[in-house]
Amino acid sequence: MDGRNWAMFLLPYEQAVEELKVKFKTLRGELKRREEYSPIEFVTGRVKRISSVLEKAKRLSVPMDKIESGIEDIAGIRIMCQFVEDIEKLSSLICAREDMTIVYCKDYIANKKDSGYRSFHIIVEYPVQTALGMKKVLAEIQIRTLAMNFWATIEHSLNYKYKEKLPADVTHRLSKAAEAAFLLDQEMSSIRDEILEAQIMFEEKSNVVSKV
Ligand code: 0O2
Repeated sequence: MDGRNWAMFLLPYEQAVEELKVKFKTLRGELKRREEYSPIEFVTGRVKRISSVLEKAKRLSVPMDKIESGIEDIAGIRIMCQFVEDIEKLSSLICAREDMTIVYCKDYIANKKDSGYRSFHIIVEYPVQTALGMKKVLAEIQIRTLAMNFWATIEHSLNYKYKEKLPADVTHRLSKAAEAAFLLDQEMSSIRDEILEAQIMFEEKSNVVSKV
């Protein structure tokens, strides 16, 4: 495929990412207004770069004509939560939606990766309305706590720096940091009610101040 064909290939994925980001940000706002609390802290999204798509296709032995079904995270959405408990609540909300179909889930929280990576992934099929008609694309929704995201972001950049050949001491430190992130999530969960009460009080105070 030449550059223009790749750009055309990625169009529905770009549309899916933009639409899904808006939908989950809207869900956050709605839940905050309805229930004073949203399991969504913030949402990001990206379309995989062509070079990464090709690299992954090679690594997984996916032929070029099977990329659409064989590479599931060309469209990627990442949803950050405050607490581990929010992840289950949010995944139930996603599973109940009628604007996307769940393909399958990968639970790297119950089964953390050897690297120390923890996250809950949901692969969905999402229909986009394009100028040429409806097109279903696969998207990967990664749900993780702020602590899991902190760890994964750092580990991802270190792997990029060392081209996946991390020195042993860095691997060791990362493994300890993963354990620390796990403990941080546990500690925060144990005072969840206290934190939520404080946040609601703080938001109410900010609303009063901004109305004055
Ligand atoms: P990017 O830059 O986020 O696109 P794979 O794990 O890639 O061999 P699979 O089953 O397709 O095969 O992937 P999986 O397990 O669903 O993971 C895909 C994405 O999850 C990765 O995308 C990362 O975003 C994240 N991820 C998975 N494992 C790790 C890990 O050990 N560390 C970090 N930091 N992230 C991980 P990409 O394509 O790697 O990167």
